[in-house]
Amino acid sequence: MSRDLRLAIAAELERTRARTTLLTDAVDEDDLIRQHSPLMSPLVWDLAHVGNQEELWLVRDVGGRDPVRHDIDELYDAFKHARRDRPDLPLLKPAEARAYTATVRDKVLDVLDRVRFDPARRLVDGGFAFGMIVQHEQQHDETMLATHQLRAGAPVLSAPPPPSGHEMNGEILITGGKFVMGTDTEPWALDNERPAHTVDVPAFRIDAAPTTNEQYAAFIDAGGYDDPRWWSERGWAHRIKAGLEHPLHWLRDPGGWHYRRFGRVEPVHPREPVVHVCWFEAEAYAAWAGKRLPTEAEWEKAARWDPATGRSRRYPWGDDPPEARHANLGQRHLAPAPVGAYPDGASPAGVHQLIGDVWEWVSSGFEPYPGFTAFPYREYSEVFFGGDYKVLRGGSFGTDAAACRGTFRNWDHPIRRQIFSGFRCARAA
Ligand code: AVJ
Ligand code: FE
Repeated sequence: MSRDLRLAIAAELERTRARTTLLTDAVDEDDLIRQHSPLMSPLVWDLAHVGNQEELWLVRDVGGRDPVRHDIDELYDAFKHARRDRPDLPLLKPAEARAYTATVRDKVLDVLDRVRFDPARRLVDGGFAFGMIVQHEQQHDETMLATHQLRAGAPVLSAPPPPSGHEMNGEILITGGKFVMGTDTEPWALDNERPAHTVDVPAFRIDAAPTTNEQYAAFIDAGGYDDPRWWSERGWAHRIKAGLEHPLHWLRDPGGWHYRRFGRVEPVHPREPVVHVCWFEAEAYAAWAGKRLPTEAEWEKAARWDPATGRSRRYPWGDDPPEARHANLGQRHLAPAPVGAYPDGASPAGVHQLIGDVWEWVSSGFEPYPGFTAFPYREYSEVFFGGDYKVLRGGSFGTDAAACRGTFRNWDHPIRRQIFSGFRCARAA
């Protein structure tokens, strides 16, 4: 049992490091240390930060071992330096960062060999700290993928195209009543997903699929960006100040909309979920369409609640971990899949693509669930509660399965759109 857990953790650590290596070996030294956008860290910062968090939690805390590099903790503390300032720090050079992360990993594999998964020690029970570190590295891998998308120059990443879609329209009625939101049983769920609690959600309708490029382009063509009627006061102020006219990375072309994707310019695919929109754009589109964004509880009920049993599932399709046929995750493709591409991943009620493709903005701010306790550190979630953050659900094509499940909560400022963010609409039943 414990041997299986050790092997499973080692495999996850290795699989995750392979992704980090792919993302950082794909570019030259200059591209690693350069800042591609003031919103992002230099890739070499993410690389060493991933190693430093692994050292702090697994080498020092879980393993009780001596520090590898105590002197660099401050440089790689995300709260000490804003992203825009990170390129000017005396960061480890790419070769040093690679050597550092490799040294830490060697020690971690040794700790993993010897650790007792003591149920009385919450940090290691069920391998939690290892799962947290796998998720942390995967989250930074997704951030690095977003940095790749912002990077100028010739393409360096490639992947097969996602599966094609099917006709997919309309709304699904989710009946009213109680369901269990959040979890006490997901072994690697982070503190903000806990505890499980019952929420009464009145009946509502939710779109069967995320909002597509074609639908979003209709909003643009209808003058949606020029009509304050559809925008909240804050949203309109931001739309004016930031000069928003279309999703990030879109290009207006006489031949129709195009977008730049990882260094390639392509015609906008009409049936793909729209991506790289901020919360204010999502809010405005929904108002124009006569709808609204779902609340976070509505989103999770649509994704997890099984009307036949009244149980909340781990994923829309059931309790089994994601396979390629269920959802577009893990950078397997470098784009969201057209709507209808994952019939095997639909919820019992028939809601598609809740997991993978694009993160979905919901109307709710990032708040603790009733009974929340910070674990294992306040800086993961607690310090963000009550701030200017909106929740995103479901993961994107750039989210790994290890960092995605029906209960997983992401959050960002409502103006952000360099992330792989889209949305779907809802309305009253
Ligand atoms: C949960 C994605 C908002 O990237 O800022 C990474 C995850 N926390 N390192 C982020 C995280 C610390 C976090 N998000
Ligand atoms: Fe981090």
